[in-house]
Amino acid sequence: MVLPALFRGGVGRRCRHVPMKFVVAGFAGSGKTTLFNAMTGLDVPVGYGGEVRVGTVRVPDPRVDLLSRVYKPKKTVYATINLRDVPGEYGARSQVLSPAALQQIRDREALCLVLRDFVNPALETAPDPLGDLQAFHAECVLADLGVVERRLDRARKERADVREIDAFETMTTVLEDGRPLRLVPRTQLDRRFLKGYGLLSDLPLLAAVNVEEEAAAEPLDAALAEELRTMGGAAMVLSARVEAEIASLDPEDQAEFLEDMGLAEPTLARFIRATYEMMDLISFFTVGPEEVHAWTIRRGTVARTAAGRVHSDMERGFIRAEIIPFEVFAEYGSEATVKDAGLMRVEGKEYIVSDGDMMLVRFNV
Ligand SMILES: Nc1nc2c(ncn2[C@@H]2O[C@H](COP(=O)(O)OP(=O)(O)OP(=O)(O)O)[C@@H](O)[C@H]2O)c(=O)[nH]1
Ligand SMILES: [Mg+2]
Repeated sequence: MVLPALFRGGVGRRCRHVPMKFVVAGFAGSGKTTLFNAMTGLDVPVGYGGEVRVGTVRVPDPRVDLLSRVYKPKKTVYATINLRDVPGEYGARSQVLSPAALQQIRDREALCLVLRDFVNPALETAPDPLGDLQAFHAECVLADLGVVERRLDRARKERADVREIDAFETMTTVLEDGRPLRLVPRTQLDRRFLKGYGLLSDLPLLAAVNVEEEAAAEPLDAALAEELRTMGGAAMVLSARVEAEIASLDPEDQAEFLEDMGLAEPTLARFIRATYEMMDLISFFTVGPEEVHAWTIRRGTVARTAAGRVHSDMERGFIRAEIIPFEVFAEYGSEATVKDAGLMRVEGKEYIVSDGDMMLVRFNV
C-alpha cells in the first residue's frame, strides 16, 4: 500500500514515463542544432545541414531540485521531452522546407521554431525573423491545405461521417483564409478527426528568436510578438550560442556568466518550461527515500488517472490520494510539519490534480 513498494518492481505493468515529443524546426542556418545541443546536452556538429537527430531534454524544475535536496533520494527523475532536430534546406530554397523536413515535424506534439536574428556568414541573406516567421507559417498552412483538401475529397466520395466532413470543411475555410488551425477552438473543430494527419498549423508553437550574443538580454521585438500572437503562438528571445555556452559551464561559473550577460537565469530553462506549459502540461510529484519523481499530466486530470501514470495498479486499486501542495511543503519544510499543521489533504478519485501537488496514492489490488 505504500508508494516505494512499486519502485521495487514486480507488480503489474511498469511505470509509464512517456516523454512529450517536440521538434526544433526552422530555416537553414538559424541555429537549430546549436539550440538542440544546449537543450539536450549533446554535442552534434553545427554549421551546415547534417542528419535528423533526437535527444532527451530534462525539464528544469526548481521544485524538483528542492524536493531532491530535502529527501536525498537514490534517484531524482525530472519530466523529460523527446526533442528532434531537423536540418534546414540550403540554396535558392532557403525560405522553404523540404517535404522530408515537413514530415519530420508532422508526428510531433509541439514545435519550437528557431528564427534567425543574427548574421550568419554562411548565408547571403540578412536576418529577417519576421519574414522567416511569415514564410514558415505560409509553408505550414499550404501543406495543411493540401492534406485537408485531399481528405475532404475522399471523405465526400466515401460518404464519410458528416461530422468528419464538417471538420474538414471548417479547416479548409480557415486555411484558405491563411489562418493556422491552432486558432480554432475545440468547440468549433472536432479534433478527433484530425488524428494521424499531422497537421502542422495545429501544433502548439513557441518561437526562439535567436539573436547575437550581445542582444541576449534584449526584449522581444513588438512586431514579432504581435505576429505570433495572431498565429496563436508565443516567442522568446535567446542566443543559442550563449545558451550552449552556459550549458557547458560548471554551476559555479554559470551564475557569474549569467550576471555578465545580464540574465537572471538561463533563458533556456524558461523556454523549455514555456513549451511545456503551452501544451497545458503540469507536474505532480511522488517523493520518498527511493525516488523523487516529477510526473507529467494534462491540466484537468483526475487523481485516479494521474495515479495510473505512475502505475496501472494504482489506478485500478485506487483508494485515496494524500496531497501536499508544493508551496505548502516549501513553506513548512517537511511532511511531518505539514501534517502537524493539518495541511495534508485527503482526496478521492475524482479530485483534479493541481500543478505541484505532492501525491501519495493509497491503493489496494
Ligand atoms: N552569432 C551567433 N551565431 C550563432 C548563434 N546560434 C547559432 N549560431 C551559428 O550559426 C551557424 C549555424 O548554426 P546551427 O546550429 O548549425 O544552425 P542550424 O539551424 O542547425 O543549421 P542547419 O541544420 O544547417 O539548417 C553556426 O555557425 C552557429 O555557430 C547565435 O546565437 N549567435
Ligand atoms: Mg542543424
